[in-house]
Amino acid sequence: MTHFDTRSGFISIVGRPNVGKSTLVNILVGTKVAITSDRPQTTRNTIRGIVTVLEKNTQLVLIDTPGIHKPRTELGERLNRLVYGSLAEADAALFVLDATQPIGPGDRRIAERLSSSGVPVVVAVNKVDIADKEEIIGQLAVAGEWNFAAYVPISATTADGIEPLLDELVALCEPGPFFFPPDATSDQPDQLLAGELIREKFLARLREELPHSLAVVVDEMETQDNGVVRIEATAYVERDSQKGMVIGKGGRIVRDVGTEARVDLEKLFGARVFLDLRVKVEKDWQRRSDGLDRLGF
Ligand SMILES: Nc1nc2c(ncn2[C@@H]2O[C@H](COP(=O)(O)OP(=O)(O)OP(=O)(O)O)[C@@H](O)[C@H]2O)c(=O)[nH]1
Ligand SMILES: [Mg+2]
Repeated sequence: MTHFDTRSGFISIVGRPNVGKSTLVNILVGTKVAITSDRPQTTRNTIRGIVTVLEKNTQLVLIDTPGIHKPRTELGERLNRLVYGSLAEADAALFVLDATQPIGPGDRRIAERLSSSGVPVVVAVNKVDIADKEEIIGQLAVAGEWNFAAYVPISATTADGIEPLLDELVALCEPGPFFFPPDATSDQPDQLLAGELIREKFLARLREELPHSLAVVVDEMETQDNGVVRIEATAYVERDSQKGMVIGKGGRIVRDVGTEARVDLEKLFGARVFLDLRVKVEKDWQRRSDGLDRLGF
């Protein structure tokens, strides 16, 4: 048998849309590896955020996942499958609840799935910074009936409770190797993260069904001889009528999104960035297998 001085664990982060899973991953990792927004179903793939706690010789691999919801499209079905699939590679699960939302049937269904998955589960009751004391206590009381390994009230925005939560997660790790270099923060290729950062800037500006209909693909990325990183990206929408809304009056939205994304991208790459962003229609891609395949889902 191999003997390890180090400990490690894959921890799948699950919960309903918009409860703060990605915000939590970012604060645990200490840098932005996953985009966040106040629109449900922001996350569309499983992103691994890496936390190495050197003084405890432990490496956590946090798997951020899409919010579990009632699927209405082929995309929705694929996303839910992705989440439950992530449990197969996980040593533990972190179940995130929103303290300001009563526990509903959606949460109960997730709790059942987690119970039957057999992995140890830690529950984080998030957003305590904007919840009443009664709400928090009520949630802990209801969720407490599930008998999971630990319950920690937290705020992923103020970092309240993050240390105790990290301690609980570290405690679940078993002897094992570090799967990533200690200074790694994510397994996500730069090209994917770049596309996500661009999509995030759109999400903050789009209303109604548009956030769901939007996908961003980085077609090309190269560092030029002058050191500038040149990025060609396409934002896809589902219908002709959506194209104008995403472009904005006189091109205003794409322009603002491009400007804002460039700031993040330049920070990410530590270099000047030239961003060429276009908008195209990929008819009903959310509902079509070929569209989903083409856009990389
Ligand atoms: N006040 C407050 N807001 C929070 C907290 N955590 C997350 N949020 C906000 O909640 C919204 C959703 O956060 P996300 O991290 O994108 O949520 P998610 O669970 O990853 O959502 P999906 O990817 O759609 O499943 C964002 O507007 C966050 O800023 C928190 O602790 N306190
Ligand atoms: Mg998310």
